[in-house]
Amino acid sequence: MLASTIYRPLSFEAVIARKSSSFILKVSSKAFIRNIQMGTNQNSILQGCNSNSRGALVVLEGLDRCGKTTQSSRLVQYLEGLGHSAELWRFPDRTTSVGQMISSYLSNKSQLDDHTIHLLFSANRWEKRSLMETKLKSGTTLIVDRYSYSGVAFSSAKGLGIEWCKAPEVGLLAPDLVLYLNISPEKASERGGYGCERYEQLEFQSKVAQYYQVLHDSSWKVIDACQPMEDIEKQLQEMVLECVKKCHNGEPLSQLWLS
Ligand code: DGP
Repeated sequence: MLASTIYRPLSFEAVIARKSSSFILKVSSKAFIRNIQMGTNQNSILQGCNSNSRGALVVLEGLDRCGKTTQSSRLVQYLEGLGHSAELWRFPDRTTSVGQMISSYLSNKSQLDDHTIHLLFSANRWEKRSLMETKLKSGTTLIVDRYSYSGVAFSSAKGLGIEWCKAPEVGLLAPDLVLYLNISPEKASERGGYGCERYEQLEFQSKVAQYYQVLHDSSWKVIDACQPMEDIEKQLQEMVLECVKKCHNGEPLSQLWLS
């Protein structure tokens, strides 16, 4: 491989400053120290000097039709616009063979025992765990539309024990930040497309909302999902940037529900 001559990457603050203050580059002279490296990629631009620097694991949660999917993709666009490496993920991931079984169940094309489908949802997250870790460690931030909290809230709402529901999730990567888009089940049901899939029923969603409350921990931020879309977007951006910065500075990865 040919060695290429590149400039040392901008600091995190410089990336933000460049975006937010019309290219007022507050770059110290260090930023231009020439450096010989064997190639580069977008992630290395953000890694700076800390060897534990990594991407952030950010999860969006909430009832069906709370607006997670729209906000997740806007967040990715926003981060990419700032020069960060970011990817949009979603669970269930319906592209895998496990995901296809889940998809068929959700669209009422197949019937499965409640425990069985719970374990399939969990397996769908486990089959992505190692790729998730690799991406984070290489500096990519993952914006994830639903995660283990959906797993526990939806299955507990069917009557399965909450501890039983949590057990298969133990050891998955713990999110650095959970953004809960809060909406009443009634308001959500008025939104377009409601009722197409198995769980989109008012009474059931009310139970799901109650179980989400039980799962709330210090990694959670609750956002009012009935505000105008742009207002929500701004709030999420601030929260995510702060989290990305923390992870960039070496906040260690942890695992879910080990206690
Ligand atoms: P979505 O693709 O985000 O619309 O999710 C599909 C449906 O599946 C939605 O009603 C929420 C539900 N769901 C998502 N993850 C899980 C899970 O892990 N377990 C259960 N039981 N339901 C889930």
